[in-house]
Amino acid sequence: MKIELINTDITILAVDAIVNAANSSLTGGGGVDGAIHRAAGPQLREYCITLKGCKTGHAKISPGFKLKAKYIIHTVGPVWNNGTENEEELLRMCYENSLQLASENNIRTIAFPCISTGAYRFPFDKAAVIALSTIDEFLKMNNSIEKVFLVVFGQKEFDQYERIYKAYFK
Ligand code: AR6
Repeated sequence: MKIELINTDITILAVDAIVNAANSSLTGGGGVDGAIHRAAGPQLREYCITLKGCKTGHAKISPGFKLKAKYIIHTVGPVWNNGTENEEELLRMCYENSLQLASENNIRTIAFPCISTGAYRFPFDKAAVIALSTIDEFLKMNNSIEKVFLVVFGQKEFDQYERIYKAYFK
C-alpha cells in the first residue's frame, strides 16, 4: 500500500518531507507545529518569516533544517466550527495542496500528521476520512509520490484511525 498508518513522533522520520499543521502566521505554535520547530531549530522560524504567512487550506514549503526530512510543507488547517465555515473543503484542500507542492518539488515520500484534530478541534473520524480519500484520489492521478505516511501520536488515535483505514480500503 502506498498509504501507511504509523504511530510515532513525526519529527523523527527520515522522509523527503513532513507536513506541519501550522497556523496562518507560519511562525510556530503548540502541538505538532511546536515539536517541528523545536526539532528543526531556530533557522526554521527565520525562514518561515520570509514566507509571509499562509491562508487556510493552502501550503508553503521550507527546508527541513536540522530534521532528517529534507523539506517541511506547512499547511494551515481550518478551525472546526460545527461545519458552518466550509471546514471539510478547507481540510481537503490542505491535503491536496500539500501533495501538489510535494509533487512539484520531486518529493517521493511524505508524512502527514492528522491536521486540525488537535487545537483546531476538527472531529477525528471526519478528518481521517477526508485525509484518506483526498490522498487516495491524488495518488490515482499522480505517479510521482511513492509513499504517504499518515502519522498519529498515541495508541488511542492509532486504533481509531486503523478502524477508519480498514473500512475505507475494504
Ligand atoms: N507527531 C505527530 N503528531 C503529533 C505530534 C507529533 N510530534 N504532536 C501532536 N500531534 P495540533 P491543529 C498530533 O494541535 O489541530 C498549533 O499551535 C495531535 O495528536 O498540533 O491543526 C498551530 O500553531 C493531533 O492529532 O494541530 C496552530 O495554531 C494532530 O497532531 C494549531 O496548533 C494535530 O494537532 C493547529 O491545530
